[in-house]
Amino acid sequence: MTPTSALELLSIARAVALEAGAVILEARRGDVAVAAAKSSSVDVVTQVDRDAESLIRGRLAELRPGDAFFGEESGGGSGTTGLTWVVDPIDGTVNYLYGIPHYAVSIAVVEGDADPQSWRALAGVVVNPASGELYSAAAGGGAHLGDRALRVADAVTLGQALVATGFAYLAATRAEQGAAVARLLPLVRDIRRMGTASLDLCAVAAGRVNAYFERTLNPWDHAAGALIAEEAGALVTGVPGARADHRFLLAAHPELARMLAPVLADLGALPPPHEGSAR
Ligand code: LIP
Repeated sequence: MTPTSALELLSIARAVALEAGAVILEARRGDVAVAAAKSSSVDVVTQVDRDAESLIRGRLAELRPGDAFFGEESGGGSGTTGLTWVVDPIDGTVNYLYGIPHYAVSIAVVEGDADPQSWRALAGVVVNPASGELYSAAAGGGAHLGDRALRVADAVTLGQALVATGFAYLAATRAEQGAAVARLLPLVRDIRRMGTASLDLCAVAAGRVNAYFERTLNPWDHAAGALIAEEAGALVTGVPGARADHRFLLAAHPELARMLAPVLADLGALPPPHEGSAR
């Protein structure tokens, strides 16, 4: 198969994400119920998550038959091209379940496996079907909201920083995260908990927040959003010496990120050292 440019992969991601977004939005007009619980009783999946992922997986198999796939609801499938699609059909499922119009279809394609420590992201799209906002980026091609080019907000002092974050599905981890956020609150402008990692990363790219950090994210939660934030000029990093992964992710203007990282470590916002990188 002839090598495909990042822009060509981006147009595939955009078309498939928009199609899935329309189905997800339509389903929201009816009743949406929990189909099952996953890692905990509050980590839920709906039938819409599953249907949307099988639509996305089917379309990508038609359009890119040799590529591998790694999705939140249906897991992974190997390929022959060296490219992997990393997909979250509904990021922000709890928002979707409650009818909060802040959830997204997140589709990224990476060179390599679905491993944040080794992949090279080539293209990513994050679509909020409820608002109609489409964020996109191709490696080296910049980040966009619709046709508008995105730049992270200029660096600010810690005290002026509007910081987004999120909490895990495990109560014990949430307790640790909550305690760290309570210690961070008096040091920053304010905190935002919006419930959708991919849109939090896009908010950094668009300058709607100054920083975003979270623990326990899965590859599908950040694959596309992290590329969009980086292409908008953000530094996206993980625990000291590592790239962002399940242990920790921080995204912000590079100056602010370098200021914030040690502060978050001192406040206990990072995982205990023994916590592994893989989910
Ligand atoms: C969610 C993330 C959110 C995080 C939740 C969950 P999901 O992803 O977008 O940032 O706080 O714990 O991981 O489960 O809706 O795909």
